[in-house]
Amino acid sequence: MAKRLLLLGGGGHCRSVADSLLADGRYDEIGIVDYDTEANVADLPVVGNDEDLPSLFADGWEEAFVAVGSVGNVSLRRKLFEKIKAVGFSIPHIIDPTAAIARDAVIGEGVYIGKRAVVNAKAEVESFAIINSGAIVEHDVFIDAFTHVSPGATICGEAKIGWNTHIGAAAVVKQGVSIGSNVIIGAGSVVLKDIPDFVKAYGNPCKVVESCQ
Ligand code: JB2
Repeated sequence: MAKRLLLLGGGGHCRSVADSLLADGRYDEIGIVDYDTEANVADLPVVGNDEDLPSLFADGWEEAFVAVGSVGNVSLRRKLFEKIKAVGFSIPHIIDPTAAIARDAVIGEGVYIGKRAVVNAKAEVESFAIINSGAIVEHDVFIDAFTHVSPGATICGEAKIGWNTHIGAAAVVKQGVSIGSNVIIGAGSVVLKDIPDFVKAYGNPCKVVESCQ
């Protein structure tokens, strides 16, 4: 039977996800679900919008994946993942074939791992997280659900990152540091000490600049 996957949200992040899938070739058919019927993702067809999800499932599209990204606000990603779960779709994780994933790393459902990203030994990446292009998640790191590690960020060994946190591009998180949930770490920051929940922090050394509760 043909393997078919729906990608929800046909924008910039989806173009990266689709390229990883097309390079990997494991699906026979990929359809975009978007309200914008002109969404342009690698010439893949827009097969409907969110209202059509139950009928698409009934027509044999068994797997679906949320391909909208997040920069600090995951409410749309959460809403869409809840929708596809409620309809009954299977939710894969998608790993670009150029990523290097350790044999004993644990990768949850709905996770996207981009080009040349590294997830090293015994690291755990929880459901619906994004490990973007060239990010490094070192050994024994824990990344909680819905967190986005942006391109080129480095999370050193044994660090812990909470739920729904955004690590900006090219940020560095020192070995063993804990970052809370609902945090935004600015691009290029160097995080040397623990960061609490619900804050924005940036700089080198990274400092809390604002509460965002
Ligand atoms: O409720 C929705 C919905 N709302 C917006 N349901 C569905 N199925 N699709 C929805 N969309 C669609 O998501 C929009 O019509 C649009 O096609 C797409 C969002 O595209 P955009 O390029 O604006 O954002 P993105 O999330 O793909 O990418 C952002 O996040 C990435 C992590 C950008 O900031 C990227 O630059 C960034 N790398």
